[in-house]
Amino acid sequence: SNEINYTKLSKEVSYALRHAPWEYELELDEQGWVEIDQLMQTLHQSPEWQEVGLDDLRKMIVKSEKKRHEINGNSIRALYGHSIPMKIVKEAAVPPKYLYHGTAHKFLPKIEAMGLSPMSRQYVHLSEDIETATLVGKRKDKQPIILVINTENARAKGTTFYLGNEKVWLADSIPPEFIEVL
Ligand code: HQG
Repeated sequence: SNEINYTKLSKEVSYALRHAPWEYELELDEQGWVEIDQLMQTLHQSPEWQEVGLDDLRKMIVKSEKKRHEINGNSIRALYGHSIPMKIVKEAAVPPKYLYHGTAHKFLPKIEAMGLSPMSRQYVHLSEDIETATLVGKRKDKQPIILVINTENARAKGTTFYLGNEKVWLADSIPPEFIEVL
């Protein structure tokens, strides 16, 4: 299975696990897990993915520059990014004192007025470091702005943070008082 395009496979798996599990006859549990066998069955229906095996899913995860998916036993899940109606339950945790969010200049007035909201996803996505936030922001703006979130103050006023992966943190929303432009 050397000809497998792991980037393309990862995009399809992300689409299935984050956005459209019903198109793949998948049902996510409350933490977003699905049976690998079920995912595999649907993938195998597409000519492109007929050769995909468990080792390829593992390889897809290892080869990726971001840790988007996780395998545990017979199950696989997306670690963040979901947009499905059923809100995935994430594990609350204490983040570093500052987290970062890279975004487009044009969003700044709204964000300064209303804070960060999840928009089309279930959670606001925050980065552990400025470098990661810059890459996230570059998807929206050639010269993104970097917002700094004071998580200590936000937590003290009731904002909960959740684990995404080692670089991505999640929150339900971030009020403007805890956001500063870097
Ligand atoms: C903005 C990728 C107006 C927000 C990335 C962002 C990430 C507001 C956009 C992950 C707003 C939503 C998620 C408000 C927030 N008014 N705009 N009140 N609040 N926004 O793509 O964080 O490669 O849904 O600043 O690396 O950019 O897919 O979120 O620009 O980790 O694995 O609304 O997706 O990961 O955009 O990216 P997105 P995001 P993957």
